[in-house]
Amino acid sequence: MIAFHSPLHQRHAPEFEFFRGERVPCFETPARAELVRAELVSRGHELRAPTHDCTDVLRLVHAEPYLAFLESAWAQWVGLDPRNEGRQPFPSVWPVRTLRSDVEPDDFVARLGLYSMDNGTPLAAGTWDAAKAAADAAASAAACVAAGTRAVFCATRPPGHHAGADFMGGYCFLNHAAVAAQALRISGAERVAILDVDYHHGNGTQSLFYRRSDVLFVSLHGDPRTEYPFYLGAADETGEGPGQGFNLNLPLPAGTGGGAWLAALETACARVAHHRASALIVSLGLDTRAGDPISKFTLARDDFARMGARLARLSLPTIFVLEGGYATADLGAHACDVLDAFEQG
Ligand code: Q9C
Ligand code: ZN
Repeated sequence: MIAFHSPLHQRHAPEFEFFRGERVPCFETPARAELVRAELVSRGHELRAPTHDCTDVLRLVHAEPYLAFLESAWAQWVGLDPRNEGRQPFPSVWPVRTLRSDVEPDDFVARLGLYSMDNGTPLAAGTWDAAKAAADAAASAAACVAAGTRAVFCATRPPGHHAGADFMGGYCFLNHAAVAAQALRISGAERVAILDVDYHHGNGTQSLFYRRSDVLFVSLHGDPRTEYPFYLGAADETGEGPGQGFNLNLPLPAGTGGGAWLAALETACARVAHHRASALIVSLGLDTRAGDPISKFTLARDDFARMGARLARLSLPTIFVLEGGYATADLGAHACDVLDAFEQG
């Protein structure tokens, strides 16, 4: 399979995040994409640098003030104090209900809060470069599929599915799956489906397409009553206005194993098939594996090949986009198991 990858991902390398009240090393590391890249090469997949600039599509997915903030955020941070080069900024105040979110404050950390959903998404010097390269990969994958390629993988990071029109969150900055979907629509696909199999609900992707019937969003994820992102992902979120009926959430309890997960995948695939899309985007989170350090499903190694084989039976041109997955040593194997089973299916 063609896999888009850029070494620019390495420029996004924050050191720590907050976890259970402590500062801990980041779970979302450059090693993740490097190990996936190595496994792709060893299994004979074809690595390609991104071929397309996503800028025009990006403007349709994200709000202009957010893009302007994100692109210059590190320079703004270091501009406050040169010693900030060695410090990570974190938001500390958010415009929740009753507070105003229509004015950009002059204070940098307040602006960071305005454009963040959590304090778990650390910025680094090269965050923009890495996220932009991943979005370029998504646009490149869409061009490939529009030109007739059966399937493409975006071996990119940081992930994207928690990022919304004007906010970052959950280690995500730009929504690459949404960029791929929007790029496919522009290149003539009338209907597109996004299937999100990451452990965490793809709140950003859902919100971007919630009022649209052209892009179906279907997600399998840990029940948000107990799992991140907590405030979106329930089964009663079915779309709004023209998008009514084009959003399907299948929340599953923490502890769910391969059998129940694959049964839910069946329901998800039936909905995708019913959409009669001309292409599928899979938000391929691999944090559903037993032993993932921040997730609570218990899929086994073999379940990833089963997933790939089931997705192949949809018989759709498919773009796989890497999302989460933090059992880093096995990440390449899991990704390639899905892709290899898909290609054999
Ligand atoms: N720092 C993805 O899998 N909470 N994002 C982690 C607290 C956020 C995961 C623990 C998890 C986000 C793309
Ligand atoms: Zn996840």
